[in-house]
Amino acid sequence: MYNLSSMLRFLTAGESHGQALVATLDGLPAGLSLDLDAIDAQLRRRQGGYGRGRRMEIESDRAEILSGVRHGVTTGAPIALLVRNKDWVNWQQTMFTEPQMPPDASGSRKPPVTRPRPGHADLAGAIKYDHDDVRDVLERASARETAARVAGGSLARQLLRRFDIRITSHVTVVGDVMLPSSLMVTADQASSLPDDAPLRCVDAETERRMTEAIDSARAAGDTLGGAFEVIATGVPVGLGSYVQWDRKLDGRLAQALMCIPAIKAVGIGIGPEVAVRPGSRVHDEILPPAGEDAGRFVRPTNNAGGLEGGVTNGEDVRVTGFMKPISTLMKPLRSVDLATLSEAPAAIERSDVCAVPAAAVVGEAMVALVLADAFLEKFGGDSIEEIERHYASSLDQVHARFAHRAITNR
Ligand code: EPS
Repeated sequence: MYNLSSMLRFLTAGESHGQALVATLDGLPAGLSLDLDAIDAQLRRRQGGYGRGRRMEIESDRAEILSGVRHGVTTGAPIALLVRNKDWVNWQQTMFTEPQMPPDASGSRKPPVTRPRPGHADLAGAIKYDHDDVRDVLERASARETAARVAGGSLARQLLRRFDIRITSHVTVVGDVMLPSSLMVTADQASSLPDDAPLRCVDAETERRMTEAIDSARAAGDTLGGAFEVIATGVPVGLGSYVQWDRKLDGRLAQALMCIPAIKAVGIGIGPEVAVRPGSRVHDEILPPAGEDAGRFVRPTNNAGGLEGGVTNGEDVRVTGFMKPISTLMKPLRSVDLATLSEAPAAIERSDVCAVPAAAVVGEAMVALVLADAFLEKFGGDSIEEIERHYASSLDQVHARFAHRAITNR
């Protein structure tokens, strides 16, 4: 079971061409007013980006809330969300759940898929679950499932927003085209990117070269990966803990990004750069508080990406996900037909050439779920009002502690 520690529990179900995707989120407090349109806005963002396939022209994802909410306000009960697959009408004969298909089932019955795609879950999944038709694997392994994550993550981000924690993202790499220095990009720059920007890259010239790289890959029957950075602002000091391995928030964020399909590496702050720089150019110096808030120390740099010792330090949380190229190639790699064991080109399923901007939106959702979980761990309560009291008194305590010293130092 995928538990986000102990406060929030999140699960999804559904196949790419089944009736619908489902998500349940258990553990949100009572009394949170939800903006239901905001869930659909996030789903729309996930569908966008230059390089997506034809499926995104069919779908216009919308979330229906089935439980846990009354008149737009959470009750504290588990929330169930449904995202219907419009494409279902074309797949009923292939994907029907009951043994007897109704005579009016639509779509055609597709032949079994027997030539696994290198890089996809196809081969390992078919062996593990003893399936002859690889469709039984690929339907669930498809990145379509991430629509359910974005719907659930949208609820988590609405909780965080109530406490002025905001999450955004931008694309830093597509193929071999990369933004020179992603850490120079501010959260404001990233969040002011229009949702319909082709690749949601902050530099127009880099973005243009990225779209060209996608065009070349498409023309060659190939695919491209890349990287995106998620930035969370307004995160208080003290989420996560260094005292136990499974409470370290950097580890929890890494898992949350790594479990997005095709993500092969995760970086926090400057990420893999830490291995090659000396300590003097990695660690962020600590300077005395400068403004009104006596508990807010000045950090001239944020190479650590807002996390030291697995604990948030009050700076922006910055996490990068590195994505491999999509594994369906229109010019397929060599594979084996599992029915005959003879060499054969891998199967071709409708797919995307590049889905890095979509993965960035999924990354935001996963980061929102982890941060909301860690936030509830520290400040949690059964209702929003109770959490607000806990949060305010914790901030007061930190302020009072340092305000006292600031006065005695003068
Ligand atoms: C996706 C839906 C899928 C793919 C893509 C992501 O739809 P279909 O298979 O009907 O084209 O477009 O999934 C993959 C590339 C993959 O390898 O799983 C979506 O909703 O994001």
